[in-house]
Amino acid sequence: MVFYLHKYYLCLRILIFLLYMNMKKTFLATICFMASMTGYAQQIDVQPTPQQIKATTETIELNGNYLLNGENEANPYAVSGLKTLLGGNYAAKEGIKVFIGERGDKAVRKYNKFIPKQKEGYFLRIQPKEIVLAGNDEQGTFYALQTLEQLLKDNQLPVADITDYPEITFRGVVEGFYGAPWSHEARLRHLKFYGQNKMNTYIYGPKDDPYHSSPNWRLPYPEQEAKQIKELVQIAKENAVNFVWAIHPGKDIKWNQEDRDNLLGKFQKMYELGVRSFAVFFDDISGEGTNPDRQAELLNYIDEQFVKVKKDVTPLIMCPTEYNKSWSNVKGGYLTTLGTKLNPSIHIMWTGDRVIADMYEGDTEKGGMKWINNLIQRPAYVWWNFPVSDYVRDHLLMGPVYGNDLHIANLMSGFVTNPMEHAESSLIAVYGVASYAWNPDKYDSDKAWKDAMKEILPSAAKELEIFATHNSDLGPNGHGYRREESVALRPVAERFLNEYLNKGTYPMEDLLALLDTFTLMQEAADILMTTTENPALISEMKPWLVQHKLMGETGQEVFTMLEAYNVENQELFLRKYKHVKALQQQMFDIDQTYNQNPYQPGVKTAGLVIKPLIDQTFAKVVEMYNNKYGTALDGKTDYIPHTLTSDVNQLKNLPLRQKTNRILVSPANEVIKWQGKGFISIELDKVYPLMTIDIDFGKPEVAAWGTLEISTNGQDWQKVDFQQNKNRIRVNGEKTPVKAIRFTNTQDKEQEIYMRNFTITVEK
Ligand code: LOG
Repeated sequence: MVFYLHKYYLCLRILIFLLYMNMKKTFLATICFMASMTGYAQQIDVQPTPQQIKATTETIELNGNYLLNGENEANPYAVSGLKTLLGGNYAAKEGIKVFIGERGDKAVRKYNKFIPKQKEGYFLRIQPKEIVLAGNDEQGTFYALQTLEQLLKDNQLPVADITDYPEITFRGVVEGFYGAPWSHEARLRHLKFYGQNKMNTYIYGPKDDPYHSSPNWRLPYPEQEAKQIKELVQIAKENAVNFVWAIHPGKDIKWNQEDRDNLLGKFQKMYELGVRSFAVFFDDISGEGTNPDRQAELLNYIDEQFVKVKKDVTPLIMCPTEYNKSWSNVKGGYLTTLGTKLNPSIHIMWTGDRVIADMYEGDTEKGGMKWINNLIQRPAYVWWNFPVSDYVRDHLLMGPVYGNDLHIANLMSGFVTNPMEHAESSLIAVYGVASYAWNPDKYDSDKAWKDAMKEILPSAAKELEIFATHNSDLGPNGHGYRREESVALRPVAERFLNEYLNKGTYPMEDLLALLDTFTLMQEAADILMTTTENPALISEMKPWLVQHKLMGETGQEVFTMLEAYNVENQELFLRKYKHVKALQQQMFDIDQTYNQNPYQPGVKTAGLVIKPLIDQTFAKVVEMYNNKYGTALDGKTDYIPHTLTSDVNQLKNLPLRQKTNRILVSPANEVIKWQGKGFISIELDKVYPLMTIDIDFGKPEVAAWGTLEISTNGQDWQKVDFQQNKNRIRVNGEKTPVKAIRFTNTQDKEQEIYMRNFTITVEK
């Protein structure tokens, strides 16, 4: 009888829940309806937002008959794009007159005064009897066409005058991450996308292309790759994108004539493939290659012997070794040397105050754009390290683009985003950056984010948004860069947890809102997994979708446990408990099976708000149950009980990971500056028999400056001798009891190392 009563009670609650959802829906529907009423007159929705729109509510309908003027003089790619867009007959005397061309061309001469003087600017006029696409230059005409294309819906165009130009000169993408370089198809897709979104720059510089970096930067590309680059250059051109080819020679460059010739020889080869824009990257190197005088000499040499000689090559771009403020030693004079010595036409890239950072105005004393511009004596060319995920490879970064100051366009010469190795998923951020860099004053982060998803996956944009909402933070990482996540849910989750953890009670309304979220997560993942619209996107997201679905399900089950507990339905509680355990095991398996790269293997989702909420709620309800019924159910979820401490800045925030009986320091990509006497120490949660310690600092003869020690209590240390084979160190622990392991630079001199591997294997 009691059981039935409880069942009845649950049904009642579900009924309330459904009613509540319905109420919410009606309420939302009313709001949406009102919003659409006010939005109706505002038909013009162009991304990036144009500088000036004068529009009426009138529209014109295309009838397939046009009289085209200017096609012989105008940007040929714009002309052919226009013809494809409009279709129909172009010599119809009775048709709509279409004028296309650049400032000074006969066809658009009478509109000269309307054409903005800014580079890449354009004037677009749509009238019942005439359409004008007038660029300030060829690039501008192409952009007029992009705007026209966005405005054309159901064969209708709004009557309008649009005057438009970009705020930032160079806008685009630097394929500059570690990890698998993009495929040829992905690059083709990207170049087209840049053109549509008015980005003019693609810098080719994937760290793991051996012909971009060491060892093969001196060698020409093999035939197949060369052919593909040639095609990329051509497609870039058709989409008004500058293809910039970057070289990364600093790891082993010799400062002699032979390597100068090698470098120019390689550039010449690339020139023959059609490349007309070049960059030289000196990031993430150590040793001889970092010398600023030599770097400046080389760049000036290329500038004078190659760029200026060729005439059709655009100004050089260089990425310095000290490419962010936290790694800059101003007194050492590196940046000042570049600033004074590099020819003024050469652009200098900059990632901000840190490797991963957002840009702000700042001042010459403390940091920001003004600080760096003052040192390098020119506006920096911003290399924005978002959404790059090569240091948090178990995460997908699908959140909105925000954080960069909206009023600093005049302080930079360019703004390029470094994306993820997941090319298609990166388009959300690319879209946001395109929008930001064109017209930062009018940039609307949330709108650009949502529009991007409509663009990339129209048939399931809503579901993609749900997924992206919970896949945007990076989790703890060595660079300390974080993003907001699950924004709308956060206050509810916090309120709920606060009450539940302290008092064991909660408002029904919050519980229902959370349950709704978990259901949506599961639904969205299901729908996305079976969407056929953008297979490249779905396949990149797949492991995260599976994980996301499991997380949503877990949330639903955990929160059902709370209700079962409340109504004292033990049977239901235990059933759900068992299921939650199974779901947790499945999530663990996914994490250990997919995306097994050697850096940050695994698949993490919804880590900022939702996972902690579910984990803590689960632990609490299990604890309450145990107390009430005298059981010993396990409410623990995965977490790392070990700790890393270090006084080396670049090491102290590196996360620890655990894989069965191995505890490892998450590797880093960049050069680590390890000051004299600096240490790194890993303390385990208890004493274990030590099997092995494996270390790879990317350098030979580490014993000359470093000492390895172990401890059974974290206080008394004992030195461990080790042998080194090339860069690899392996210590056999012979099951010695160990609680902590420490590595110290015992000398006074700073060492430059790579954190490639630091793994402790214990017996469990
Ligand atoms: C590299 C870059 C990498 C990024 C994020 C620059 C200039 N260089 O720490 O290749 O993708 O950070 O890990 C970098 O940012 N080094």
